Amino acid sequence: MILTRRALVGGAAIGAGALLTGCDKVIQHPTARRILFMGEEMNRGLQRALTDRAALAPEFSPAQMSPIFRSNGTRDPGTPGYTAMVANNFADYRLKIGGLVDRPLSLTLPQIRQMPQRAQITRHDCVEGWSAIGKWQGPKLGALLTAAGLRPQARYIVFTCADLYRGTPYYESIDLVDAFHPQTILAWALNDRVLDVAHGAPVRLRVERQLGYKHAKYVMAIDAVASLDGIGKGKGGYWEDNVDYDWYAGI
Ligand SMILES: Nc1nc2c(c(=O)[nH]1)N[C@H]1C(S)=C(S)[C@@H](COP(=O)(O)O)O[C@H]1N2
Ligand SMILES: [Mo]
Repeated sequence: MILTRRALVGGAAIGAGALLTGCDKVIQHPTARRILFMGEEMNRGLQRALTDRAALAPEFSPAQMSPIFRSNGTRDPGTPGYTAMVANNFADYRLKIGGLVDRPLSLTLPQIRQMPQRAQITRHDCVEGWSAIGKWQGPKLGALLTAAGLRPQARYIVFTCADLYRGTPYYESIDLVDAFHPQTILAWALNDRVLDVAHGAPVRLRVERQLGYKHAKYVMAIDAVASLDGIGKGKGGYWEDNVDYDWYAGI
């Protein structure tokens, strides 16, 4: 299911304050609920789907954390540009947030670490048949998007990564429900340590209601777009383009 921000917040009826708190809150907002779920638009299936998508992924206790968190896919981008950033301890790294936003951002790692943080112990599920429980920490993606000022035309958030996987640039995309989900963060720490190269340093996406391949590592740029056409092969991600995995990989 594809939802626009306009559909979610019901146009101008809800002020920016409601959006600031994330879409889970928007869905709970009385006015939003009325617009979404009453009158001609009443649709129990839609209501159920939205409520379900706002639900939290299970969180675990420190005792349940996996002794070893595997890495998968690219374990080191190895490009000259990335290798130079590693050598400099990512002092030159800038996370670019752009596309359909009013205020494009270029953030240093210290800035990312100084934002309000969320930490969560969650289970990562890879389609290749393994899972691992780890603790992730970073700012909420929704807070960054709010700071950048999403334009109403924005429907997807695209993550451009530093690596080529089998020679092709890795990228991923999610919709605004996942982007503003409270557990969707840009993690720079895993298990209380600074994220290492194997797990996506300096910053990787955690989108906890989705399968592993959606969790883009080595995030260099985040763009708000109206359509996925013209990005990669147009299906919204490396695996979607090249191996026919589903774009929506909700769990
Ligand atoms: N940039 C990038 N992100 C990526 C991948 C990749 O190869 N490159 N692999 C994906 C897959 S299939 C999985 S299961 C997870 C693995 O994350 P981990 O290495 O931290 O375990 O990252 C995902 N994100
Ligand atoms: Mo995976």
